[in-house]
Amino acid sequence: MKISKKIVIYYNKMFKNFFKIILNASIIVVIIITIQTKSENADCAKTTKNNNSSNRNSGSNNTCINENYKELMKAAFFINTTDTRSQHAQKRQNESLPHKAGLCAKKRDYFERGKRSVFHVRWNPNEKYIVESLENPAVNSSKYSPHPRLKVSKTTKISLNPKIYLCRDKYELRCLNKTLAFRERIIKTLEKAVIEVVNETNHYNVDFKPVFGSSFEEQYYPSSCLMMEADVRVLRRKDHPFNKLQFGKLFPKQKLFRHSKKIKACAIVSSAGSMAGSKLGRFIDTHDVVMRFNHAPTRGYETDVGSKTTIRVVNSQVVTKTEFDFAHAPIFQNVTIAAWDPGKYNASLEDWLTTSDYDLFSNYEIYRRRYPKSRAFLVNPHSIWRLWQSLQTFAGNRLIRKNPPSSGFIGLALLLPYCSVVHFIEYIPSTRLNGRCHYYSKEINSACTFGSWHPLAAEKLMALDMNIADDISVFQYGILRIKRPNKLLCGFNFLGY
Ligand code: NCC
Repeated sequence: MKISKKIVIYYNKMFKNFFKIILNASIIVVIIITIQTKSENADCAKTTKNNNSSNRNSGSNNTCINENYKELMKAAFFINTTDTRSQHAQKRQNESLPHKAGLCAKKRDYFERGKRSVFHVRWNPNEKYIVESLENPAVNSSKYSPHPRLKVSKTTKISLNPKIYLCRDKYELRCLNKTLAFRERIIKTLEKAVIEVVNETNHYNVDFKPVFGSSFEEQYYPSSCLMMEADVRVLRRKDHPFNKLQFGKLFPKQKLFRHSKKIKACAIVSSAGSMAGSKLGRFIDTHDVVMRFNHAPTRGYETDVGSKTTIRVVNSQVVTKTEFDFAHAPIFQNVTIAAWDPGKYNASLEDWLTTSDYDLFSNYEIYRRRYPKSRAFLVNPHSIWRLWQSLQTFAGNRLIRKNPPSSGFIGLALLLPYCSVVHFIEYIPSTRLNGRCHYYSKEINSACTFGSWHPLAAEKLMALDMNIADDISVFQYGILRIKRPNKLLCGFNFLGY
């Protein structure tokens, strides 16, 4: 009896202690949570205060944000909504919203879903794939000289003075209005350039007849899905007919990118003249992959275009013409190369080897034999024309030029499947628009920006349709933000067909 009584007392004590421990633990947890929440709120409030004061500063001097990269980063975590942007700007000036990175941004994101500034991308100094180019610029003309008024294309009559739309402070109503006005001008100009295409030659024998769908699914099918459907890719050894040809053995065994699963954010740097003066170099270099085009240099232009190059998309002129010295020039070494030539629209891959626009194959062979470990690929020409079809489908009943897309658009389609987000820099003209063709040359030619041979204007409208960044990011900073679409999103829409 005594023993059983003792056992009961012992278990009673144990039970009481157990409850005490549980009670204490939960009190401690509650205290920790309360302290954390308070410190987060304090951080948020602090950041808001800082941001508010930085806004006031930038209000007095609109160009100062662009002067300093740190100032650019201050613009981080600001989220804009699409339609009622000016109302939101006013509202935000009255409210003190938390602007802190991470948690605060997430909180705001939850309440205000919509287009946002691209500068929420984290600074990531632990780059793993940095491959720096060692090239020299063709012409050292880093001084950026905006043209007050410029004709936008050979035939388009509109002339535009981008300077009057320049501003940086997204909290200033005037700035938002200027940006919206500039956006309207650019879109109108691009649209005008798209319909300028009449009675042009059909050099590539394009015979695609787009079907204009009227169903909801067809009308609202996401343009990013259209781009993914084109399945732009490089040729591999196993691809027919190269699996049977000696030439196919030249193709690298490796995949296009090393550690492709680790790639998150990618940057595509257009060669546009308005890259000059952008001061986006450091922002560009934070990306996991940086794509450039043809012989566009970085050395001497690092402040504006960055110094990191992962991949170069080069057209067949650049591979072939002696002036570019593709097989030997340092600019084409230690980077992944994706060389392209469209061939004829319906040509087989065998035919392409003999009927390409330029004989890129000879120099490609020299290059590959010289650098057998290089990652130099040829883009599948069929996939380039599939991309053209996607573009025509996007353009609907406006017939686009029957010429291949530009390297920029091919590059975007090639990269998008690998990156959860792509920042395309200065593809859509920003208020830095200066009429110059390239940032590395002095040539004045607005046709480089609005197109005279490639279906460039249609490309840009499609890219703008894919953009998820706010207007200030696109039209003031010159940065498009394009998200890789969810397979499910694209797949669901297939059901509508
Ligand atoms: O000029 P380019 O293009 O090398 O530019 C690369 C990509 O940047 C975007 N771009 C460029 C200039 C500009 N003002 N706005 C822009 O948006 C475009 O997306 C462009 O694709 C090419 O696409 O390969 C192209 O190449 C040049 C030229 O062959 C190379 O630069 C080598 O000299 C073509 N120019 C000529 O043939 C005269 C150009 O049409 C297309």
